Amino acid sequence: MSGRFEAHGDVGILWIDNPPVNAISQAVRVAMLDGLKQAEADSAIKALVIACAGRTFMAGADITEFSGPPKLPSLPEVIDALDAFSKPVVAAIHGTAFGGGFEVALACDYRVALANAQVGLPEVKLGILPGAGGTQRLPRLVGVEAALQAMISGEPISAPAAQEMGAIDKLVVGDLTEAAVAFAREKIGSPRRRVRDITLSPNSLPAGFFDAARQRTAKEKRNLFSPQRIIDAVEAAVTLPFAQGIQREQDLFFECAKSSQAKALQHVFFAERQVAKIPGLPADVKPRAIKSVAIIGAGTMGGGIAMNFANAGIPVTLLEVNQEGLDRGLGVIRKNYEATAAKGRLTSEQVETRMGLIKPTLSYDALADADLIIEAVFETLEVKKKVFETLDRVAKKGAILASNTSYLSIDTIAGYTSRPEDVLGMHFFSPANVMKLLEIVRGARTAPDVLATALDVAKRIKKVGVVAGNCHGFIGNRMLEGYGREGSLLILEGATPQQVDQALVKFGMPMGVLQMFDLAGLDIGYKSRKDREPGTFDVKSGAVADKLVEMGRLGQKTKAGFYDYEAGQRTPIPSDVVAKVIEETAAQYGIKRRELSEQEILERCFLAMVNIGCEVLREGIAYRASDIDIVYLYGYGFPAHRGGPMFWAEHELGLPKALERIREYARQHGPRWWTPSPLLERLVAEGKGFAQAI
Ligand code: T1G
Repeated sequence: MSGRFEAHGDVGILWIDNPPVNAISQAVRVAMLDGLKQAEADSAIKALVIACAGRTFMAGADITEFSGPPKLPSLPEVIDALDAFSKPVVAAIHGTAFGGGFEVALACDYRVALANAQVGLPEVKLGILPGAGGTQRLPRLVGVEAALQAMISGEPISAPAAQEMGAIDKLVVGDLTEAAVAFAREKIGSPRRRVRDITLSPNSLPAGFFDAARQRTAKEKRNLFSPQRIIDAVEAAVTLPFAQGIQREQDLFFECAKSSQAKALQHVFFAERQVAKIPGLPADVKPRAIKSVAIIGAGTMGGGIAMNFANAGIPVTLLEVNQEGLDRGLGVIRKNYEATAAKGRLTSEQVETRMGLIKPTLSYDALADADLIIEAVFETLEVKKKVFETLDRVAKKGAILASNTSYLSIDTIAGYTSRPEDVLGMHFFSPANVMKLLEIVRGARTAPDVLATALDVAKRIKKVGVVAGNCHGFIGNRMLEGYGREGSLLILEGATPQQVDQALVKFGMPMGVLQMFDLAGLDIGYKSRKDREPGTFDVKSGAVADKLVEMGRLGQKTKAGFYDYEAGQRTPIPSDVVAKVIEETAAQYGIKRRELSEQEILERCFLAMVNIGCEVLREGIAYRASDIDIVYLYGYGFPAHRGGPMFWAEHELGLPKALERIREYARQHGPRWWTPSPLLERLVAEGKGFAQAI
């Protein structure tokens, strides 16, 4: 079933029915053409409504079709048929009319929508652009500036806002179908009101409008290809007759569709939906009910974690060891909320409501009824042991006990309790109330429903939950070690910190690796190196950072680290002091400094990361390579238009080339850190990709 036609007296309804989101598959497109033919031929039908069954109007073209050859009829063909239809047509919108779904609605004469519906053209998030007339019709309906903003952001627009803009003709509360049929009946006999017939004049825009839009977009959407093509398409809507504008849109659409960015962004679309699918998790496993949460530790992480639950309307108890720590923590939370309110994104009432959901306490007894308890205390097993032994005594039966540890063993921590099946890791990323990634670390004995509950909680607090196995650093931080090690070695071998960081930022990272160390604090790495077993890391790579820490240069928080910083500023300023420390350290290790290319910087940093990623995959720490990509997009700002580190290695570099370069670096720097992962060697030998890894 993809669509059916039914008559309601003199108004016909063309029903689309393709669960779960009425994606416009080939079968839907055929059904639409058939329905239009039937409605055209039936003289008793004087007007037509296009409506969708299920939870939403058409949510767009069927993205699963993008990877194969185009299937006819195309959506533009369907929309041409809609344009040629001789009777008034009304779109009845509910749920999310996105992409091609909204383009179908734009090709109707009128659009009626439930007040809680949304419309939008999110194609830019898939590296493409609206390819079924959206770039030509939306500007005609809502104006060029509003249309550009909608298509370049790709964000949903509420039905009331869309009505304000002129894209929706009537908001409906109650029975949408009834209202749409009645609306259509009123239009019987009136001429078609085709959006394509609205004229756009270039004179209505300020001189240089599109070039200014290009410059602005180049800054806001750095490195991205399709936003610029959207501007080209809208410019065509203003300067060309409709038919030529449509042709221009088609050409630009196919230019985007074949780009590496489109393939990467479409990979991300499916990857971020795959992470919630846990292999081997029985389908009947139900998450436990989480009605109240407790956080242990009101520091930066604990406070940020508590905010996530308050934001979701979930009461949260916040435990600290003393009143001063509690007051400080609550003060930071309030300051964060007030900063958001100052930007107009929260009302003062909402701030008070959220603060009201956070109950401070100094006593573990207050945690006795919590369904989920997350500790965010010092990163030492000694402290974790005390906390979990206490929780084992205090927490109610069936409570889930989670650690926010970023690298300590979940199995060791679970062993401090008599209920290891209720223990797992919930690793938030700083700032915890902002970063979307949540690494859910399954212990050897974590119960399936506990895992399912953590994934459900992630969704409720708007995080992207990725399940990781238990190892030092789990997925993200374990791979980050290779990235950080190589970044630190490159400055010993001859690159300046700014050269390394600029190459990484040009690639698309939000900041360079050394600037990232300065932001996190060099003392974290310093402490970790002191705690680690000798031989488990490359001492040389930490030598400069250790010296900087001993000089009191801890990073941004001391206005000096690998870089200098002006007070209150985050702009990294190259430091002569650091340059000298680097040179001295290189001499100390007998390293002859040399020129390094941008290519070597990128390969050394990212292939070290990917090689470890292959081990993370081979050991089953990550279920899929695409899960690793999601960890890096949402936890470390890896550019989505490159798909993630594993996608980049497989599709931009190619696994054979990646292996060849890793082998070369093993020859140059020794096998200790550059031995190729056996998984990578097997995949290359078998001519396979990561999807066939396990
Ligand atoms: N095509 C195919 N499958 C889709 C799909 C789509 N457009 N949208 C969602 N799915 C699948 C999804 O993979 C998941 O599958 C299931 O539906 C539920 O999705 C010509 C070319 C509509 C807001 O970009 O934003 O139109 O994992 O988990 O959280 O110009 O889905 O269950 O197997 O996301 O309730 C433009 C993309 C396409 C909209 C619902 N449209 N979708 O969110 O459910 S390009 C989009 C969404 C286009 C035209 C161009 C969301 C949603 P599975 P879900 P949800």
